[in-house]
Amino acid sequence: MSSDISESGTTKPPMMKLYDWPTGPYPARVRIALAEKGLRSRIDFVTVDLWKGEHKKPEFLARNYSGTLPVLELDDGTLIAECTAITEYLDALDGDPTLTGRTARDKGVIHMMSRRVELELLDAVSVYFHHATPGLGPDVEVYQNPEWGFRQRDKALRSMGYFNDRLKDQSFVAGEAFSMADITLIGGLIFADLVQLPIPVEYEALHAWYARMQERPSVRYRVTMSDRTEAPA
Ligand code: GTS
Repeated sequence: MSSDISESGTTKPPMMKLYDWPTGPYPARVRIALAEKGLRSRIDFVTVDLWKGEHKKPEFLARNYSGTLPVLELDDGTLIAECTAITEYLDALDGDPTLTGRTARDKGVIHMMSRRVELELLDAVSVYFHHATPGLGPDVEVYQNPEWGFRQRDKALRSMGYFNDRLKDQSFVAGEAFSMADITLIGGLIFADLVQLPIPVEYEALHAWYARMQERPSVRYRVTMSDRTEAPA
């Protein structure tokens, strides 16, 4: 793999491509991780138009069998799909894994909590969107099961109560440090907001945590970070 040397003499990781959709909840997870790791300048963003179904076309399926965004392409052509896998790769690049855990214990807890957010909230909201709403439109949503979608909506709303309870006792989703698990929950709440599933008002701890998350530049500038004019990394 090629690399280049910055003015300070430290080795920069090579350029990578990120196939994504700027406002998408899953791509947001990788965008936030990139900003948290200071890697934004190493990325060429390639927009794949979900509304046109470009992610289901053979050309894209050759990059990701699952037909989902985001996908990271390394300079040697290696393709990494799945937000968790991409985040783990990015976090390991500098040998200082601040998002996925430094100790065995922290790695285990962060992975568990991130997966729990996916299973209980983010993926459930996604199923609701694709099955019980018009989703991406009839050309893309070739099979819909509204009953399954509404069940997943209810599951997602229930899980907000669980995450609210966790956040009464600890500052972040996986303990006392910001991590990939927080990023996953941010993605879940972005998606919930897009499909009009607001956090119930009584979940005060979840609201307070989310307000704190919005103050992070990585979260606030996630959509515009692919514009070359965007300032904060
Ligand atoms: N498990 C995958 C991951 O973690 O990367 C899920 C990725 C995913 O569902 N991505 C969405 C997608 O491709 C992108 S977005 O909706 O958040 O913008 N959805 C399109 C589809 O047809 O499922």
